[in-house]
Amino acid sequence: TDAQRSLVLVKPDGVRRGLSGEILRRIEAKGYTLVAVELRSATPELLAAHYAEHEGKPFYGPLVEFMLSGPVLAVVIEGQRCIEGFRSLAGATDPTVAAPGTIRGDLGRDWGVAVQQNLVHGSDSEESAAREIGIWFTS
Ligand code: DAT
Ligand code: MG
Repeated sequence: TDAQRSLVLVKPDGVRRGLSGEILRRIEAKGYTLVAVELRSATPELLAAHYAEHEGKPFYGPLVEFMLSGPVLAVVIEGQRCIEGFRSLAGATDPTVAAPGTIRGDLGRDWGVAVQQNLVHGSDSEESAAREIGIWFTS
C-alpha cells in the first residue's frame, strides 16, 4: 500500500500562539491518523540531528535558536501518501507566499517575524521521515 508515516512538528510559534489544536484538527480532517503526539522541549543535540541537512546555511543558527525558544509539539502521522500530503497542507516554506487554505498561508505571520517562524515542520521524503521519527521518538 501507499501507507506512510511522517514526522510533523508544531514549532514554538505555533504552540505559543495556541494553534496546536487547529493544526492537529487539519491533519485529522484530512484523514490522517495521529500515531504519537508529545509536547517536547528540544535540545541543541536533537536539533543538530534533525536539521543536519541545513548545517552551514546562513539561516541555520537563527533556526536552531528559534526552535529552542519554547516547547515543540512532536507528532507522528500516518496515512496514504501523508508525507507529500502534509507538505501540501502546510504550504510553501515562506508564509508570505504560502497559498491561502494552507496552514502557513492561513495562519503564518509574515509581518515582523523571520521565515523560520512558519508554524510547522513536515518530513520531505520516506528517508527523512524514518530518520526524523527515530530522532524525536526513540524507542
Ligand atoms: P521546509 O520547512 O518547508 O521543509 P526547509 O527544509 O528548506 O523548509 O528549511 C527548514 C526551515 O528553515 C524552514 O521551515 C524555515 C527555515 N528556512 C528555510 N529557508 C530559509 C531562509 N531562506 N531564511 C530563513 N529561514 C529559512
Ligand atoms: Mg524541510
